[in-house]
Amino acid sequence: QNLTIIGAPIEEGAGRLGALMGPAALRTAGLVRTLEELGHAAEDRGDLHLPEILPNVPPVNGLAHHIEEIAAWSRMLAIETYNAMKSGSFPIILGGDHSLSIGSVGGIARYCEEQNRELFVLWLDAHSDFNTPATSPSGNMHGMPLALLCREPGLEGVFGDEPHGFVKPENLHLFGIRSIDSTERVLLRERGIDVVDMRQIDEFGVAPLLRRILERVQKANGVLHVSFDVDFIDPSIAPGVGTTVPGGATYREAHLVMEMLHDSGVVCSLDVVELNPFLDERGKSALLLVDLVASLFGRSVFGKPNRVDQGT
Ligand code: DIR
Ligand code: MN
Ligand code: MN
Ligand code: MN
Repeated sequence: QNLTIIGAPIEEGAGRLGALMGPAALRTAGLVRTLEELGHAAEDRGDLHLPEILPNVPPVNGLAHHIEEIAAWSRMLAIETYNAMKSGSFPIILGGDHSLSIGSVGGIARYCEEQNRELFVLWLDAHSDFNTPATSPSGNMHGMPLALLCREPGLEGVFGDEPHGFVKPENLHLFGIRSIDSTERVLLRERGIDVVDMRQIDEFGVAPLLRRILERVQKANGVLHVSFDVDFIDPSIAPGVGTTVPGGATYREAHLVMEMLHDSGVVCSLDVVELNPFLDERGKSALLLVDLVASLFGRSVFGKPNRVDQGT
């Protein structure tokens, strides 16, 4: 498979500094080499940089810190992911905080709309990232990408005239969630968003919950964008993130998700976001992320069992 790797060293959307070092740490941890060893043609486009002149964005109703910077990133990234998809390549966006998904998904959604392909989004995260400037308690835009992508009001100026698509709220699947703001929860309920929280994962396990989502995508002959926030994983094994929440996915749960995503054959694009190397412990989160991405791109222990009773 042809892969296009795009670094997006963006930290203005997060509440603390350091996520801009994420792409560098993922490269140091061997991301590109690992993908090549798995037999993929990985083209590393390097990091994007903010332009000297930021776009003007009309004032918003509420708080949206650094919206001009996020707008500039969104417009650049929408072009990059659109072009990668158009050339038949699989875009991998290295973050950078989660506000980058406004642009990455915006470009992918544009491509899917043009091609008449149904786009689904799997959001692996401790948080639901569905705040608007009016509901956000922090004003940090890494908590807002999904509201914008699902056409919630308040952030219309971000893309300006840049072409981009949207996500259908019914095609959005949040997974691993364990921190939702109270007004954000009201909005998620009103919109009927599918939220698989940690309680459900504890009770049923990741496999049946994820299989239901993947079968939905397959039946619709759709494609799936995966947005992977480091805080989806438990902070005991992935401490390198600014907004840790206890009770996250275990090492094996996270790998099983990636292995099932690989086997499904429907994943078209990936964001790896919120890695903050400044908070990491000797690169352990970056190394874990590289291993997880490897599972998504075909690394397996001994292949896939066809049926449980044929496991040996
Ligand atoms: C919180 C934290 N819901 C906010 N959000 C995120 O500020 O909107 N932390 N995404 O990673
Ligand atoms: Mn600013
Ligand atoms: Mn997030
Ligand atoms: Mn998060």
